[in-house]
Amino acid sequence: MSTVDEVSRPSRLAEPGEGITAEELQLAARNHGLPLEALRYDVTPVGLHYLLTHYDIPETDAARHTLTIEGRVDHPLVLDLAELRRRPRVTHRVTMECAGNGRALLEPRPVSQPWLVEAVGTADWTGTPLAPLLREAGLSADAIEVLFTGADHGVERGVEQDYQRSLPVPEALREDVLLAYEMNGAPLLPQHGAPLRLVVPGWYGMTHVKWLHRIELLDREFDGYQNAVAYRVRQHADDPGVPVTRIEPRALVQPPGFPDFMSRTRAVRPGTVPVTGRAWSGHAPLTGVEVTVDGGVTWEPATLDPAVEATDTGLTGAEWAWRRWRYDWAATPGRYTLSARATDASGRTQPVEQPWNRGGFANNLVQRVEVLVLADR
Ligand SMILES: Nc1nc2c(c(=O)[nH]1)N[C@H]1C(S)=C(S)[C@@H](COP(=O)(O)O)O[C@H]1N2
Ligand SMILES: [Mo]
Repeated sequence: MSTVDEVSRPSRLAEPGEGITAEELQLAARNHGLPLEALRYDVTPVGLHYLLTHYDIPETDAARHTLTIEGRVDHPLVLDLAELRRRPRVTHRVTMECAGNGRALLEPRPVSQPWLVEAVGTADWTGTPLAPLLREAGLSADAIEVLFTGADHGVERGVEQDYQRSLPVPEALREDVLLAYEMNGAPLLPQHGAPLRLVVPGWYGMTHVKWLHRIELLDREFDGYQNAVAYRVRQHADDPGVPVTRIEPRALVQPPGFPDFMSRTRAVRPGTVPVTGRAWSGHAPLTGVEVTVDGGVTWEPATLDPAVEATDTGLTGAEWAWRRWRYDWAATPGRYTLSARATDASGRTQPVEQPWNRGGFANNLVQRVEVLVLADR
């Protein structure tokens, strides 16, 4: 008998020296990253924001789309987009990063979406807060988790499924968790979850369920694929592991100068080179960013811009948006490796040795940018 197992791949690690496969390339061509020069924008233009879709972008119709809230609630609700748009409207600036960012740099490489460091973007998400809707539905005393279901369907490691992720009730009740219908002031595009998605500031991307149409309150821990099997930090295939949740601190360098077409090695002229980039953490406010131009032998503090003040920008919140940093580099001819490293108020920082795990999740190894300082001025 034919079953989905026939076409579904098991999880595996690349063999030593095995290059990126055609299947990884197929994923990479669908799910693009942030071109690193786009680190220049406070808010990432929508088309430059990274993209990650496990299955197909589903067909949805904003005029007929509904959101159902059911399960362990006193009054199940069914709301259409017009009703959601009439509710209180808020806008949060949020840096979103895929939990698999950095995966393709790991040794051995978990075979999956082969991100280098570019699976990140910052958007202004507009929608209505989730918490008041949950309170209106009336949570039963035994409700412990909230399950979010997207309209997309596929198979992963032999398990046929709708894309589903759960959150513990206290996280779902945070005031900044949104049901978003706009991104950067325009209705959501199909690839970013039109017409409705969940936004959970500070958490890795897999939590922000796109094409959201059902919310179910559970009296147990959700044991579905995306929570119980995928998105766990494990050391080996049989390790139960721990769930992937909030974003680890990371700084990225906006590569200076101009690139070589194939190697993307940078060339800059000697003199003072302003090096800039962005840094963020989903755990706690940043406390600093350091830069090295000698491959990690010496680190110097960068100047970190203040956090975005929501009140100055007409936003409702910006606590989980990235911040710009700057460093003036006195560049003399030669070859250099530039890196930046972020530290947050929880004491977390970025490792210079890979934090390896079986799925390649939450890997915030420092980025390395190869730069050639030219001899001429
Ligand atoms: N329904 C649904 N939601 C989803 C996904 C998905 O495949 N289906 N991918 C998740 C993952 S892994 C990430 S990193 C983010 C990416 O959001 P973006 O494509 O809008 O950048 O969406 C999340 N939400
Ligand atoms: Mo992701």
